[in-house]
Parts: sequence; C-alpha cells; structure tokens
Amino acid sequence: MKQEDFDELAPVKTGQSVGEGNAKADSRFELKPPSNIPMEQDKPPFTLIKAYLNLQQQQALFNESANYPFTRPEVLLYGKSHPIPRNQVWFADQGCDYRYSGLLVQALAWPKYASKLRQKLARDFGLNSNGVLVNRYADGHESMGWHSDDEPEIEPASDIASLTLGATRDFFIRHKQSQQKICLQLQSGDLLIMHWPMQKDWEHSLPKRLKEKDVRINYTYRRLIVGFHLPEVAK
Ligand SMILES: O=C(O)CCC(=O)C(=O)O
Repeated sequence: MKQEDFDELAPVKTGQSVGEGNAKADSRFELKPPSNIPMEQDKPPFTLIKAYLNLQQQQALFNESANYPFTRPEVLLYGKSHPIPRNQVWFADQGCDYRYSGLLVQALAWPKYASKLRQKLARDFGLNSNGVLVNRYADGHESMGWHSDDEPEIEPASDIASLTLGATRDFFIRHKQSQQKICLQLQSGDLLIMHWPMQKDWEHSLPKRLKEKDVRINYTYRRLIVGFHLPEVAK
C-alpha cells in the first residue's frame, strides 16, 4: 500500500478490526450524540464523531505506534514513587515542552501519521494543535484517573481532540461542582473533541476494565503556548 496522504487511505470492508481492537464501523463523519447526557444546561461541551478515521487510517496509525518511544513515568504519591498505569509519549513542535505527571517532558519530533492526523484535524475543524500526548493502555488493567487537561502551558480557551484506537473503553466525564457523571463508550476510530470550557468545569477519566484484554491507544491533540518552559529547559 502506498502510504502517502492520510486522507488517501481508502475505506476498507466493514467487519475488520484494527490491531487487537474491535472496530467495525466505517461511517465517517457520522454524528451520534450519546443518549445518556442529562439536562441540556449540564451538557459538557464536547462533540463525538463516531468512526472519524476509516480502518486503513486507523491501521496505519496503530502500526506506527509500535515504534513510538513510550515511557512509563513515575509520580510521587504520599512521598512514595509509583509508575503511572499506562505508557505515554509526547510529540510536539519545537518549544512545546510539556509538564505532565509532575515531569517536564521535552518535545519529540512528529511521526508521519500522527502528523497527518494533526493536519486532518486542522483541515476538518480548524483545530490548530502543536502537540499530541499518546497514551497506550496494554489492557483493561491500565487506566487514567480523574483530571482535567488544564495545565498552565495549554493555550487558554483552546479545544482538545481525542482519538481512540483499538479496544473499546468507557470514558467518564464528571462535573467538578455537581459531580454529575456521564459515560461514553469510545470505540476505535472515534474522535471526541472537548471544547473550551470543558477543561474548566469538568474532569474526565478512563477507569480499569479488568475483562478487557486488548490494547487501546489514545491521541490527545493540544495547543500549547510556544516557549512556555523555555527558561527552565535552557538552564
Ligand atoms: O485515554 C483517554 O481516553 C484519556 C486520555 C486523557 O485523559 C488525557 O490524555 O488527558
């Protein structure tokens, strides 16, 4: 297969899956609001696009991720160091270093398909990201706790786009004040755009699902303030 333009990766037959995951659909740009969203005034500001990537696009990204230099940072909890329950890597433009899990992580150069997806998001939604955090969950024992993507280096009032590959997992969103919670089932190829001010008012998490055996990979495209950490990096 000639792998040049990401958008040229043609749809393939349904019934196939990406990696170990269980993607079945190939209906691009199909807008399906989840049914369990409570009252309109409490709806978190997001857009869910089912099967945003077709299966060939998913497979190209999935194959590429096998060569990412993932690490498992350690975080301090009550004075004791613990590895986070997943692997992560940060790809970004120069000057877009990122502090997450308490560590300052220098930007690595963009891989081909992660970069092509960034361009597609810019074309389709005007989303001008300059970095992507990739999380890899080996199976349902791996997870991410409650948090908001509200670090100070994230460009104020910017949207964050989250693309899922591989295993279907529950993704929870919880209001910071009312604690009202909703659950989305994110499948391979789905795109969740978290619009501002979702990170201000809501948290999200990916809980363990111990019966899940398959790997899941998630790409969150973010826009950082360029040079935010330069004084620290230059030391
Ligand atoms: O894997 C996911 O869907 C969650 C990722 C996430 O919350 C993050 O990158 O901040």
